[in-house]
Amino acid sequence: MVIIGELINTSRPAIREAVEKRDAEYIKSVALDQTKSGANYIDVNCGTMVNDEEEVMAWLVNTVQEVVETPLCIDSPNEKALEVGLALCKNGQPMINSISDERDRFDAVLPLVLKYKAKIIALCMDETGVPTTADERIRVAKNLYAKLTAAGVPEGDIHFDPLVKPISVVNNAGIEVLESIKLLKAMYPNTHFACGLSNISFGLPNRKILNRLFVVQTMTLGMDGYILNPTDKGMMGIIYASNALLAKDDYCSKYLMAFRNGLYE
Ligand code: THG
Repeated sequence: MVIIGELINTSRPAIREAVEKRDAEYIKSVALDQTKSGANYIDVNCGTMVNDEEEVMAWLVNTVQEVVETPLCIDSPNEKALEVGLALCKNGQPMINSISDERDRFDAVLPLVLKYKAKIIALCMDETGVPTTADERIRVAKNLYAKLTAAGVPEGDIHFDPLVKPISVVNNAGIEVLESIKLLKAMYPNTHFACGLSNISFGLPNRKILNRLFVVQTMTLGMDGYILNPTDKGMMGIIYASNALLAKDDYCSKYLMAFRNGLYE
């Protein structure tokens, strides 16, 4: 299971404010909280800072790496900002968020994946947009798998993101993702997944209950990576428990260890 901590994102008002004031202490505290909570990667996203995204990316990456050794997930729609962040990563193998099968995006991001030997989140979308059905997602994933592995990217470094849409907008968004996981898992058992979990509940009340149930449903079909808030102890408890119940935790040792360390409720 790969937990990618989502909290360092300038779309969150507290982070935006800290970035504007260059309040390094606040950024460091958020990075440290996520690492202490069990994050395996720290996502760094300053995509809302359209005028100085590259400079902010560099500052955030350096600031985070002053306090944690957790590897980073560099998250940007802008390939220049991706490269700035990747060039500064020193906490082990970085992750790039993300590539897609849109031609320009693919051609711009593939060289970065190879240069930095990065793990790569591969969005199941292409020029025609974000798919609505599982079959369309599989079609895109097949193309991405073929092109990435042909270029020399190890299968195990590929994390497919089926792209989770809100069920408040797309009624069958949840089941199409479940079906996609089932099919992709059978086709490419050595690849991984990563998705933005909370998208599922956007626009609805009591989002926690939807996010927590969707984590269990997706894990049951083989989802093994999430971009989420790792300081949510209720969510983390459900993930540790679900992992143990799915026989992915020998002797329940991770469940026990995390309990002893107070990592979940
Ligand atoms: N797929 C991929 N990358 C992504 C997304 C995806 N990157 C961006 C986004 N979606 C995932 N990141 C976030 C970051 C913050 C929040 C949601 C998604 C967010 N957090 C809560 C807030 O600010 O209120 C805090 C957490 C909480 O209360 O639990 O909204 O889909 N590849």
